[in-house]
Amino acid sequence: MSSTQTTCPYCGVGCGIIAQTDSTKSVTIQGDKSHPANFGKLCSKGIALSGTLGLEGRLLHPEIDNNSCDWNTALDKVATEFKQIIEQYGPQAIAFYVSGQLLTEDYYVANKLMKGFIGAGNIDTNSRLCMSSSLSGYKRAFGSDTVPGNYEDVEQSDLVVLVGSNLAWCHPILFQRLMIAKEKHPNQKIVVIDPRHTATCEIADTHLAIKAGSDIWLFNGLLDFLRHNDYLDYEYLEQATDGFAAAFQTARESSGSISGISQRTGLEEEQILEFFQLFADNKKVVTLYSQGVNQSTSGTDKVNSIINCHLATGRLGQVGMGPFSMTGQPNAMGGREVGALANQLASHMDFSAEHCDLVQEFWQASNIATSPGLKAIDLFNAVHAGEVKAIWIMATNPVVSLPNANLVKQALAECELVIVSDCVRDNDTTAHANVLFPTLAWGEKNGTVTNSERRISRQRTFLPAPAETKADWWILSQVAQRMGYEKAFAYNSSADIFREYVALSGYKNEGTRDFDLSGLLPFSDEEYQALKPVQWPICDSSEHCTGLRGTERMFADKRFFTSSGKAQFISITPRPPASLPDIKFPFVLNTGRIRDQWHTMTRTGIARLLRHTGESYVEIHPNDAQTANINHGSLVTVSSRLGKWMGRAKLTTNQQMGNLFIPMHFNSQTSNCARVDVLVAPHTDPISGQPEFKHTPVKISAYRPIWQGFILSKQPLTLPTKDIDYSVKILSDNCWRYELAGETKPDNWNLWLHHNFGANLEWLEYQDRANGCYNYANLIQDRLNICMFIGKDENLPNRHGLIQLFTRDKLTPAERLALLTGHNDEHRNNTICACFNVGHNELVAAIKEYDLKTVAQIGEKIQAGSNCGSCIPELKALLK
Ligand SMILES: Nc1nc2c(c(=O)[nH]1)N[C@H]1C(S)=C(S)[C@@H](COP(=O)(O)OP(=O)(O)OC[C@H]3O[C@@H](n4cnc5c(=O)[nH]c(N)nc54)[C@H](O)[C@@H]3O)O[C@H]1N2
Ligand SMILES: Nc1nc2c(c(=O)[nH]1)N[C@H]1C(S)=C(S)[C@@H](COP(=O)(O)OP(=O)(O)OC[C@H]3O[C@@H](n4cnc5c(=O)[nH]c(N)nc54)[C@H](O)[C@@H]3O)O[C@H]1N2
Ligand code: SF4
Ligand SMILES: [Mo]
Repeated sequence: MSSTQTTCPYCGVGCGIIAQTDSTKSVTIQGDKSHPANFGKLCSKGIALSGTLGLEGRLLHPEIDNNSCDWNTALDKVATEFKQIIEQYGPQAIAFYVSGQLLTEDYYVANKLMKGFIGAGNIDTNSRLCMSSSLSGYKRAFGSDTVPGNYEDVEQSDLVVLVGSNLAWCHPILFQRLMIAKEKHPNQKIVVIDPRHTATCEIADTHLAIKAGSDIWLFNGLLDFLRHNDYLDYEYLEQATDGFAAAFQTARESSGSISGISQRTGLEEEQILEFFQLFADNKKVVTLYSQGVNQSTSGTDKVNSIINCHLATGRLGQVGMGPFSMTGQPNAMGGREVGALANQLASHMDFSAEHCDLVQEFWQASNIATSPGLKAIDLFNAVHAGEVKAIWIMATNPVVSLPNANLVKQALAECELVIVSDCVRDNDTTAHANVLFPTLAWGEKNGTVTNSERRISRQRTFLPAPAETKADWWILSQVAQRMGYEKAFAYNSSADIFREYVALSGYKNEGTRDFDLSGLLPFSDEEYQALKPVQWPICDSSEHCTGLRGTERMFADKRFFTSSGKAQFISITPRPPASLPDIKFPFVLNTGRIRDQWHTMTRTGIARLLRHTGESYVEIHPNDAQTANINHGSLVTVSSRLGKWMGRAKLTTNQQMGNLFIPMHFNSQTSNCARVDVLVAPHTDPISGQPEFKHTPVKISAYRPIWQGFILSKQPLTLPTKDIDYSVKILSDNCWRYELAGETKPDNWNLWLHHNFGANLEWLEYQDRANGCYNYANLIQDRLNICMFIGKDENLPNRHGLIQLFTRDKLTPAERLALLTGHNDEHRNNTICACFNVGHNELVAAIKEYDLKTVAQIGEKIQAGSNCGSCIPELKALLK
């Protein structure tokens, strides 16, 4: 048995993991008790990692135009064509689109190649969609992209304000730390500001169901309240800040009276005043925010409206306080640090003449870029317009995750040279690649990532590289060398790259730049291998830094990286979102995440993680649903000016009237209509360039096909497209599930079955033609092989009970009957606890039967919630 300390490849909490591999190569995943982010805990996604390590679906060989080829051919092709394109059209005709899921070492090399040697700024990252408003907000306020505090501050505060963050589902381990802190310290207050009622609200004292897009009116109002009621920290204002008078003035003028704020935000006056008072009364306040703040055309302003309130009251730089942006991806922070956004140069340096000279000198760069490149949305527009001739996409799936996704798809389809580096063979983006580079996946990779609290941790290799897969940095270095930059890219290991990167961070720094790791130097390969989790800056020159132990908290000394050394208030005039609902598109579409899925599902589309939610849905308020004649569980169409989406309706009062919510994860690999970003408009924040993913005007209507049905099959099936207008494929325990519907239907289901799934199979069948009901099943040696249920609407048998039948060696007569009548164990339904596969009905029954009162009691009785704890908010809601 060998044991490796590594880091989770999913969210920005950055949990430490121990991976144990035995002689049969089977891997056990556990939380690392010594890691300061999680102290041994893992959420449902982290715990399920061992189920994602198989080679099924992996891209294992380089390919050109869908044919396998050797590495030399693929690398030479890219290097040669890059050189030709540069010669013919200039360096601006090449672009890289990279990702917060690369390691810092990969990211560093990509950025160096583009900005130092190809000589353009055209490298942007999916962090543009994720973090860029936070980054711009920090830079405006502090002069640097610095997250001031850490996770302990969240625990030690007296008030946590969660703005646009569904922490329970998106950062579950930090959520659990907060939950435990609150249990120990019952006076701690938690306020959630989110238009939706989310699982996060289960631990909140107050949920402010704000009108989408109106946060700035609230925070400007708070600033004005703090000033008028004498809660300002005048000493702090004088010593540590500039620009407060103007900011106060603008806040006053724009937010107006409490009744005005109430109108803008949709909150009750009393609620607003209570929140303001709570903020005023607690010195230790952490305001933690995420995509409800960032993904907005006012994202940067939202961030600064929050920071303004912290500056006004000196709530910064000390234990238990500060504005705190939660990062999404495991290495979104690393990308900001290396400078792989189009508007940064490198290592927290900009395109100033001084920084360009410095970086050029350090890299000995032959062609340093001197101006910013195109940000993600503009970059893909330039691909679409044919201005960018070659794009290299690494570790991201833009055909699913960028707004106006159909335009992105078309842009890639028409682009001369599309290169994709990925670890999976088939996703919506690899489908458009001319060249495919197979990369290492988690478990095989080796390098560093930075989490939300500036903590650098190691991801370490514990599995061998399969087939011809290679590290991203290796592929990049090979292309660079073949373009003629041998010397600058002669890396032999990730340690080599990290050493250079650390040296750049300290190069001519002398305390002028926040990002400095030079205290780590010199270090050997062994020391790199053994690097313990540490928070930057790590240096001797910075006053904040405690030497090699790193820096827990920034700005305690009230010195900032602005020209005056003071933090800047920003005067903010609130604006509505770019596009508002109207008669044609009367609903506001909000999008985001669900508990057990990660982004475009390439790594979490496994049965265990699809139990909780396998089919896409739209949340709608029951009153809106009634008006539109939509039932719970029925199929609906949602359209915007740009595209059309289909899925199931989920009626819930968690949603405000007039608002809809659709998860972002579903893609064309598993569904013919569930990519939500075909709807989302590409409006961006003018400063950060971040798109407004949470506010697109749409309309919704019931979808009434003439038939609906589902198939469960032991083997994956190839379905015909004729007669099928809605189709979703879901990997389930022991079988594949297909949810289907059509506007036309085959003349004869019996013939259709035989034609599509095997003429030789013997079918048990039950038909009720009057009710449009057809049930079929095929058994092979008493074991269920395939079954199909067709009806005229969504009232179909319980899938979960039928899925269980695939585990039986021999079906009982009752089970055979169930196959035909569709009546089965209603106990099995939507899974709440993914670890122990416990469903909603089972939980409700147990709570009633045993009179369970606490989550702990549920755990003792039926295990649910007693492993990773990700379902605890849902259990709490059920208990209520
Ligand atoms: N399970 C899971 N966890 C993840 C991820 C994942 O894919 N799956 N992805 C990771 C990544 S990359 C990221 S970026 C993070 C994102 O983490 P979060 O930002 O927490 O997640 P989201 O669901 O995108 O959005 C958060 C909330 O913003 C709310 N919101 C929408 N509009 C507004 C508004 O105008 N004002 C306010 N105050 N709130 C609003 C939404 O209703 C939503 O509940 O999650 C990370 N963690
Ligand atoms: N509607 C809507 N859209 C959104 C959002 C939203 O809230 N709403 N959120 C946005 C945000 S915040 C984000 S972060 C994006 C995320 O969106 P994407 O970045 O597109 O999502 P992923 O599915 O994580 O894509 C990662 C890809 O990289 C591959 N991969 C994994 N590890 C490696 C590696 O080491 N090397 C290489 N080369 N490839 C690897 C995976 O197989 C996968 O194909 O989505 C954005 N899109
Ligand atoms: S909270 Fe979950 S997904 Fe995020 S790093 Fe920790 S284990 Fe991974
Ligand atoms: Mo993200």
